[in-house]
Amino acid sequence: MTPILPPDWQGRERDATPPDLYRQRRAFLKTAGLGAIGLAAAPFGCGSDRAAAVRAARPTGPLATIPETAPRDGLPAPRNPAYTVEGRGLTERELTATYNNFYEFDGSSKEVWPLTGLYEPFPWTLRVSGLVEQPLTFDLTNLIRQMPLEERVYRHRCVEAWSMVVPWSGFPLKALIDRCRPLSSAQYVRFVSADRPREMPGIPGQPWYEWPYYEALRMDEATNELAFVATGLYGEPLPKQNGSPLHVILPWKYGYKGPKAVVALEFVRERPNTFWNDLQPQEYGFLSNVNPNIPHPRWTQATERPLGYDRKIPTLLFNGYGEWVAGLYPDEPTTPQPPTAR
Ligand SMILES: Nc1nc2c(c(=O)[nH]1)N[C@H]1C(S)=C(S)[C@@H](COP(=O)(O)O)O[C@H]1N2
Ligand SMILES: [Mo]
Repeated sequence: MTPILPPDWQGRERDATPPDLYRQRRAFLKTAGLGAIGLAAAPFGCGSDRAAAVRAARPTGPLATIPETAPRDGLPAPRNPAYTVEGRGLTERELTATYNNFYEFDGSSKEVWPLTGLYEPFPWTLRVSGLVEQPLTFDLTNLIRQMPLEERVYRHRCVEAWSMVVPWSGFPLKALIDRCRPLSSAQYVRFVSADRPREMPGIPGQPWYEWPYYEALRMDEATNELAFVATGLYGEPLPKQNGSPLHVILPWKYGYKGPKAVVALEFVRERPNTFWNDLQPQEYGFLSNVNPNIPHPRWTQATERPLGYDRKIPTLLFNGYGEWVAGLYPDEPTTPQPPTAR
């Protein structure tokens, strides 16, 4: 079934992130060298050579992007019965693999899978720094082999008002954080995604974004039992476009709060900046809990379109996960509000 997109959620890329705006903003950025990343690191000399290399490496299909080098230990993982979704079927697997937001490959189209051919996620190192007993690095393949993998069926709600229901496999984020041994002074955990301009054509191709992608959570959010590290989808390793080799999943928040292809965790005292909040603070807040009462400045958040359907369904407060997380947010509006960023 081909998704039919109403105009309101064709939104963010085209309307909210005009390249000129970013170029202007970046002209003011004093973060030395950042603005030159795209050019300095572009390996192919010129844009058309790069595009040709990416085209030549095109995967044969949207599921041919599951890395051959990904560990398959523990897959398919046993489903955790505490996390199932009543009343909605699973989204078709092909749809989850062909309709993606992964701006490191391209932010102007959902069809990013054909651009992932040069991306080789394994081997993968996860660096841990900041307010921890001692800085660490994990080899992700070893980590996956040591973690008891489970499958969880979660709702996913993108801020653009499309949604899906999918079985992720992986391990609780808390299990990873416990291994990082953060100090009690850590109030937030910051995530940084991969910065691989040779493999990710959207990085040199869209220099107006502040690569690498960066996100952050309060510690009480990050250690909530819902917060999950997905390394698999539909019983197999994650396809590249879904965030291989690991994708943080926070089902009560808009999708962009969960970074893909994370290479670093940093434990800090002060609230860190985040990628979308820095770009559009009036549209994308730090908390970004799914909330039908708070319209996006340019569209309603009261409804959503499940991938594969051309109709809308109501969006639930905390995406239906209030039982787990409502206590974390005493100030979350529960009645309709004027448009604002949260
Ligand atoms: N590094 C990185 N992480 C990211 C994004 C991105 O562009 N880059 N997009 C986010 C958004 S907006 C969504 S909706 C989900 C999409 O995940 P999926 O492609 O597996 O559905 O990933 C999130 N994590
Ligand atoms: Mo999203």
